[in-house]
Amino acid sequence: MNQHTQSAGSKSAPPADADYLPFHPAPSRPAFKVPAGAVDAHCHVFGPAALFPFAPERKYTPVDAPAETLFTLRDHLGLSRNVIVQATCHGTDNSAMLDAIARSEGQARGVAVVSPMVPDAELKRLHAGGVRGVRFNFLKRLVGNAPKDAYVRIADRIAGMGWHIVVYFESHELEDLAPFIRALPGTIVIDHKGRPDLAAGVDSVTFSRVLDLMEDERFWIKATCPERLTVAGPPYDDVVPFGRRLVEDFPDRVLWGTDWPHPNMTSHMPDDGALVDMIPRIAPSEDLQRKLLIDNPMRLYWPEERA
Ligand code: 0GY
Repeated sequence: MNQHTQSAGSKSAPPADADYLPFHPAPSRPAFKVPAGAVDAHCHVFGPAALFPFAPERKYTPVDAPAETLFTLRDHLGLSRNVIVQATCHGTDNSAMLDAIARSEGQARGVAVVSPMVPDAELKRLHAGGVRGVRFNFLKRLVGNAPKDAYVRIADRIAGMGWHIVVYFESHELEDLAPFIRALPGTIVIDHKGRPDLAAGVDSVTFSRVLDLMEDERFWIKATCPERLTVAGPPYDDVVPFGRRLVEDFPDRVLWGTDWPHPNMTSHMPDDGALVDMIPRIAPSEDLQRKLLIDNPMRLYWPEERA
């Protein structure tokens, strides 16, 4: 059961039977000063449920995490832009994300979840609203058996839109999944380092399967979620070698993000300021930091600004 540290009884408190934690109530101001223009390339908005109800088929009900709280956090951390990723709890209703993008004054873009039957007009509306990719989730605890046929049809539907596909899987599933994922067209972005098994180490077979995918230049990866992957806990020393390997081996195809508001976290809730302070540990030079935080996400999400 939960170990809630904040907001008990408030509108943002988890439901009484929730087994996850609410986001950090007062993140520290990071010691690391990110370069101007830095992008948080993986975060979410949830609700508020009164305006944007959660999907009936969801596997969890998150705390309300509205756009204004995300933008306040962005400014507090010194970041400039957000890529808002549609999470399973909102299903294929991308309204909360689109509303947040619309209110960001051009400082947010999105990754949507759509059905294979999505009308062309809706795809156009999503594009106009700032969406630049779709997410295919393979986590059994979030989607049951991944609807692979639907994913193939969606990939066909978005062909030619300049979008990419974000894939969320666990590395121990990759031996089975890799042929399917490799057969997807276009640019493919791997969520959360491919969720390696930290206990198995950076040279493990499972992480090497993730690195093998990355040898194909169509693949990108997010060096995100130390809090989700760690065995040791904060300050996430055990995750640093994984992030560093990705940043150093694939400096032009790696992204960073907060994953705020950290849905489904049960062990502890990270201090988002401390997550920013991990950046120089995985990207030790200014050149690597600029690529990770600016050049790469801008190329993927705001290519028109990098012409
Ligand atoms: C994340 C991670 C999670 C949730 C989702 O779509 C989702 O519901 O992505 C998770 O539970 O691992 O990307 O923030």
